[in-house]
Amino acid sequence: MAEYQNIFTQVQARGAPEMGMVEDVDLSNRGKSATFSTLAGWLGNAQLGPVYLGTMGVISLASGITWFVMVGMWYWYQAGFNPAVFLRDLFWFSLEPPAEEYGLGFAPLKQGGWWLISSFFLLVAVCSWWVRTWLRAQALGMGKHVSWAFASAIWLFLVLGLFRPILMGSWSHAVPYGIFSHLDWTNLFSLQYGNLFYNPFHALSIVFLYGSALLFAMHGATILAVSRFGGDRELEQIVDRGTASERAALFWRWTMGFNATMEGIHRWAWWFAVLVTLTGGIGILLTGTVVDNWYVWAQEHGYAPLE
Ligand code: 07D
Ligand code: 07D
Repeated sequence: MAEYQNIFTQVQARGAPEMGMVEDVDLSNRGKSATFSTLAGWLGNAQLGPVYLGTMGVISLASGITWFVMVGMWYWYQAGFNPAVFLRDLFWFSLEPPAEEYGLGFAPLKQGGWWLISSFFLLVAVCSWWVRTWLRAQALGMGKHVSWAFASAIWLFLVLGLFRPILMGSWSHAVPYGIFSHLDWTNLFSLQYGNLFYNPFHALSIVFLYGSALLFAMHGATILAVSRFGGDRELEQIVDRGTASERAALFWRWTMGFNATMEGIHRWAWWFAVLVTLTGGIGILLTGTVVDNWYVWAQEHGYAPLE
């Protein structure tokens, strides 16, 4: 007998396109049609669209594209307007923030001015996308859980590029826009402040990052494993616990003595993910402002040996 396997199998049920609710919605902001894609169906829902754009969507996309094109034009300039060089060195170009001496003031365009202007657009893009997640959730009568989780990522983003540079008194402390340059920045940050591994908030952030991956794997695997009993109808099983959740719970109680619940596992997931960037942002904000050298700090606080 062929056994029901579902790691790769995706059921693609198709009917008339689902156009979404119409109550209290400004329909002029929403696309009028939807299409179907088998490829999309392998990854998720086969239906594509309609998309709701709205004011915030337009602002966010326009300013996001402005940031992206500004960075790209700078790379184009760095490539000497040579398409071959542009493609060859794409990952190594970088739009850098102004040097230390410009402090929090403006800088000539080619010495960080473009970085400042483009950063403004990136800020508007990210913040207006956040407002969009709030407004769309509100329109659907949903909780604001996605918005608050995204706010945690934005917290780290703002610490890296706005709050910490302001506390340090110079934009030069912000992150450059480049594929490898932002990695070099990350490496240098750790070296400059005495090894980030001795920053306990970096450690906490790693705990939640690794923990998120582990929880996600455990949860995804568990639900797939009991979907043959209807376990993928997760939320229904919260209010009407069925054999799927009984088996899933027993599996974890048998293997590790404790089990999350059908509802609680999503709370675990939310907190673990949110705490990655929440603790991370605290760790970065303290660096250079309160603590200059994490290794020395660790030695003083019994977190590293005294040599
Ligand atoms: C899979 C969701 C989709 C999002 C993607 C990212 C851009 C930027 C544009 C250069 C998981 C789209 C990227 C639009 C390109 C221009 C003009 C999310 C998924 C696919 N990083 N980082 C990457 C950003 C920081 C670090 C990749 C952004 C900190 C390390 C990508 C930010 C530090 C490594 C990227 C940001 C840091 C990366 C893949 C902002 C410490 C990698 C990201 C705004 C936290 C990895 C070459 C990914 C890599 C990587 C984007 C901040 C460290 C380019 C937008 C300053 C160690 N980072 N990053 O999949 O391969 O995320 O780099 O804060 O190894 Mg980074
Ligand atoms: C960046 C949140 C902001 C992103 C937003 C998204 C767009 C694109 C476009 C979709 C990622 C905006 C998106 C604009 C939209 C499209 C198409 C989240 C971001 C709002 N570290 N480290 C972390 C590890 C070392 C360093 C966190 C491991 C070294 C610095 C994480 C190791 C040195 C910073 C983590 C390791 C170093 C970090 C990031 C191992 C370098 C940070 C979490 C095994 C040599 C950041 C407190 C995250 C932080 C950070 C992991 C090593 C430096 C847990 C596993 C010692 C400077 N490191 N790290 O979610 O918070 O980022 O630190 O060695 O700033 Mg680290």
